[in-house]
Amino acid sequence: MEGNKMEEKYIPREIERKWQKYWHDTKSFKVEIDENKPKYYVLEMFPYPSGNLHMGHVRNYSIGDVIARFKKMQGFNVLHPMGYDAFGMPAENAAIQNGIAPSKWTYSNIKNMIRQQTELGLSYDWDIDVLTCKEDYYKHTQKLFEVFYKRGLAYKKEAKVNWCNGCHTVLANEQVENGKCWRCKSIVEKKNLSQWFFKITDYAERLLKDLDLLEGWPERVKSMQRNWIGKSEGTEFNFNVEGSNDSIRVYTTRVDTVYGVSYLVMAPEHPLVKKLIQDSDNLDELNKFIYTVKNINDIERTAEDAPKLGMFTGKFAIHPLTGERIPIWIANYVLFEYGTGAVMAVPSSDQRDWEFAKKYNLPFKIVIQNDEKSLSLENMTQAYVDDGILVNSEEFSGMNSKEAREAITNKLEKMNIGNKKINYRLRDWLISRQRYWGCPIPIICCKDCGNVPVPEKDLPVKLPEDVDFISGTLSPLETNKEFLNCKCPKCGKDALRETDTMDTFIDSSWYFLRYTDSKNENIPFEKEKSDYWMQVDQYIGGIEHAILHLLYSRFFMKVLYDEGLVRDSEPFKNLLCQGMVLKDGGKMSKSVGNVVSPEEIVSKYGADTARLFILFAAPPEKDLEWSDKGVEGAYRFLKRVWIIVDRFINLKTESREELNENEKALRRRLHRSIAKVTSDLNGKFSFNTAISSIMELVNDMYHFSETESIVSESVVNECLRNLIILLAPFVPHITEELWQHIHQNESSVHSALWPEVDNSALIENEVEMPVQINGRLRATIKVNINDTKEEIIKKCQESEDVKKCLTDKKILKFIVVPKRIINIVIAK
Ligand code: ANZ
Ligand code: ZN
Repeated sequence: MEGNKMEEKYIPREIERKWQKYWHDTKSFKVEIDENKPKYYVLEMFPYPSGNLHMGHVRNYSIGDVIARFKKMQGFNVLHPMGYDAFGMPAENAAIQNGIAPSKWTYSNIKNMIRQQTELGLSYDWDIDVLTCKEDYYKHTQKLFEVFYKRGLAYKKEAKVNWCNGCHTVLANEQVENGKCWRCKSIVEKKNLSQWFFKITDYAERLLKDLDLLEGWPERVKSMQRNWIGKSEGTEFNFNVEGSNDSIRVYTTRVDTVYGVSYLVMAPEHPLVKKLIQDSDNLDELNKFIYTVKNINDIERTAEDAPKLGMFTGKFAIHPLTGERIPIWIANYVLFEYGTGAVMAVPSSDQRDWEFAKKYNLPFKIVIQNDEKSLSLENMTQAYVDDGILVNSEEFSGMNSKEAREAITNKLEKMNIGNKKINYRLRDWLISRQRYWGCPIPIICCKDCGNVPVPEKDLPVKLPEDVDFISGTLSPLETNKEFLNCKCPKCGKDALRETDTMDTFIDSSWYFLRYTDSKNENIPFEKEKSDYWMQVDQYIGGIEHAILHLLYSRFFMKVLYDEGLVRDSEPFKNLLCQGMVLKDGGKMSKSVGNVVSPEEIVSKYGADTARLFILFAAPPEKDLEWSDKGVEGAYRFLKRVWIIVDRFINLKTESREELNENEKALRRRLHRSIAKVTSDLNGKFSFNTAISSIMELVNDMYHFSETESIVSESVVNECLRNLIILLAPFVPHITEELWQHIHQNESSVHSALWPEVDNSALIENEVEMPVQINGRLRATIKVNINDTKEEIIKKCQESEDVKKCLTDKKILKFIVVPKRIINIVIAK
């Protein structure tokens, strides 16, 4: 081969800049709809523009980039976009602290992140730009809000909501983690406020059921969503309050335990409580108790180890099946917002009730027997919570729990006081935020007409960019007269704009659709375009979004599906949740001070090394331990690749048909690597084993270059070409450079076609077989893989090593296990 003179040394900085500029100038990764090609949509979760990439981003994007480049080389039309989740609190906090306008802060951060992403050599189509804070995006977010509104899925109501004092705004339930704000970790308080909600509960069943369709999602994520939705099947029925017309409706999943009810418990917020206690002697104390409990958040109230607190109301209910008098209590462990806000308590079958009843000396009665080990109040140390056989339960005694639940529910139904009931733990999504830097909710509040959506022709409701942050607590929208004052679209009278903005999780619930048609000025996206590109074939992101973003996006997609705007009802076909990047066993974080900055690594070793290390160090779903040694190793490997390509170019070659054994062996190694890398990248993304296999190939190429003097030109070319192609998705710059050396006029390696495995090259003709004589290893012989038993025996007898051992011996038997071993039995 005519070798193009290569630089002797691998200098990443020079070649990386050069190729980044080339890809940028030639728009190498621009895509358009092409009906003649199969499409592939690969997407990494878009970042919040904090200003700098961290290693988690680098990992996320490197994974996506390998997939995108690989799929492109396989002939797919690949959509691989990047955007910015650009509304949100940090911009506003920066504005309050440093007096920089949130938009300015945000755009300059985005600019820096685009530079960093470019320096990683990521293959995005940069013509697609989606910044959620730009008017050309948020005007469509507002349109979609109105779609929800018209479908009755957006409503405003007074509710007890999660209030974060740190962020000075409300939070959705999904954004409260262990009683703390997901963002700033302040303790979340409960406040009564009038807020906007999206009715995600209408979709609870579909969100649950369709999880079964998501075969390409990690089981872990699906089970987190299942638990969050929390479907529960049970029975609802009434207890009448003694001496009044009121009744208390309870929800239970264990109606089979109904004969064991020892007391009723109501949430302190239950509307009937006030009436029940109004003439109590103990009113002050009861009110004080109610006040205290209301101010504890739900998580603490229901925590398993939280002390059970309660008070007797002084009133009794009548058991609908036995007529017994049942005391009515209020307690912290019953939530108002779940079920009916009232519970029938069965201390022998429910642990919370057990603890409560022990504490307040309430009666116990066993109604469910364990058929393996007979239970009695004397031998029980805790509630028996499993199903069993009913006892002490009138005509239902002797039934098993399951049958009894059916039968008792039927009876309550016949008595007209109860029915089957399904409950979900999922609550509606609280979407309004009392913050400035977000998408304005397009609603006008009129004294006479109430909440009126802004007519479509008047959209967008522009977010004023020139605002004052005075107090740091009030949203500047609340003090901005120009924004605030408007006319009611219905009656024309003076009205006020809604000053709440939307949760930024709304912005990110549809951005993947916008990528399919990002320049559309009139509508969020054209259906034809989203139909071509959707679903996202491979989505990649962190596990921290297992519920939040991934549940919200699924909900959005279903609503848009019902509206006829999209063809699919699930957005993400396959999901890969990457592991964390650790340093010294802990998560890399500023507060710990163990952060390795991507920019530093890239400037020292180059982007290819950074990518290779990250992809090689661990399988993508596993946590990855940062290692300086590992980075060095990746760098050394790339230098070896550089050198071996140079050596191969300079090998003395001749053109001939017949290959010798060494050449055949090298081809075998090459095609094994092609097969391995291809299967490792197809669907399972086992990057580390794919890279290992390429490393073996490089080793064999070194060996080969040292042993042979004049070699087959075709083998050399084939190895060079395919080594570079196999490496291209992982390390795009060095491979592009090397490609130019071996193919001076051929276009980018990233548009080359992925190689096919030559199965005939894989066939190994010669195998070594150990020879045992009377059970002891005496020799190994080379045989041809297609040799018959007779031929193998013949070769065995001809082997000098074997001959030595057989002189003067009587051979009794040859046992040949093809490809494995030869046993010779001789007379002693
Ligand atoms: C009687 C009973 C007996 C119960 C028994 C359980 C075991 P899931 O599966 O989560 O839906 N419960 C109902 N509403 C409640 C509320 N608002 N706050 C706290 N607890 C509530 O759980 C349903 C069970 O949780 C219900 O079944 C009820 O207790 C309780 F051996 O009723 B059970
Ligand atoms: Zn009006």
